[in-house]
Amino acid sequence: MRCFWDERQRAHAPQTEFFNGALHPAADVPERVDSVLSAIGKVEIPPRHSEAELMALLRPVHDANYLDLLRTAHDEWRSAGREGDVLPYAFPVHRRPRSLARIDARLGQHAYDTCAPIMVGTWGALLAGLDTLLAALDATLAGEHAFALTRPPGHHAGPDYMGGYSYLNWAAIAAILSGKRAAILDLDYHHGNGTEDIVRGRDGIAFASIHADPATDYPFYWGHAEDSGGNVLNLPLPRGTGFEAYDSALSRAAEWLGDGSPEIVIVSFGADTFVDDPISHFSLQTADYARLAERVASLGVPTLIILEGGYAVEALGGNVASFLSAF
Ligand code: SP5
Ligand code: ZN
Repeated sequence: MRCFWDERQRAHAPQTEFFNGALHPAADVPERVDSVLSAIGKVEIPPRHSEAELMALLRPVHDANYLDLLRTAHDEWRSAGREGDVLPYAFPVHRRPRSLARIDARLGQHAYDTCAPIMVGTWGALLAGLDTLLAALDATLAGEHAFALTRPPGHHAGPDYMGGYSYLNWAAIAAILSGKRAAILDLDYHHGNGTEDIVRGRDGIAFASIHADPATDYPFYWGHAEDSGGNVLNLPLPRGTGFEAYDSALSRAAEWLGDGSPEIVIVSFGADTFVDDPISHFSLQTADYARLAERVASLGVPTLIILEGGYAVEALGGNVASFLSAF
């Protein structure tokens, strides 16, 4: 197992997010990384690519106008006289095409919630995150298992939208750039709506997600069991789910993904399924992650593990290390 991390990713440090009628301290804090680093030990620093190279690599996955907004939003925000983090507040529900210049309008066109603030360091952190992902993907393509300590997370980011702490969709980028038959397994507490929107209907990529029932939990509008079909399998579980029910959903997902004979497995790993997670409601324990990971490892396919959520900061490192131990 090879692990990759780039310190420049720390520059993304959100202050606040808005939900349930109030501003809350951000859950995706850079301290999450320290917890993981101290638990997993040695990490490799990924080689750097130029911004132009990285932009070219993103083109098959993310819309050009969206990428341009991510790159320039913070400057525009400051030019508009705003302080604090960039945050949208109005959203075009029917998405009628309009070419609007106002920063708030552009933000709303490329976001579905108020949980993905942009700060001065966000774009640089995202490019560094992409370097991290690419190094881990290379290791996986060379036949090894690899862990990319991606932060911020990615699985809520769609072709042309951000949300849910996510801006670039690491799992979809890896699947598409791999050029291989790819199985994406999303184990974050929340449904991977962005990943699903990017890969649905794409030849050679299958997506299975185990997550909290969107009837009760964010992101609400995606991830229902009846949204399964074609290359997408959604397995929602009720609040309170523990190891046994989770494990049987995982065995179903792993069998379904294995049926497609993947050449690479990509795991969107979120440890917000942990019993003490502050924003989630499953009850997995640290030792459970190793047992679950064994099921994934038994597919016998080179596996790229990406970090998504997990907000019980002190426990996060141990939970990640437990999952990685099977690889
Ligand atoms: C990557 C990831 O895990 N993103 C999650 C984004 C969730 N943001 C919405 C927060 C809503 C939290 N609800 C709090 C319930 C507390 N009991
Ligand atoms: Zn999550």
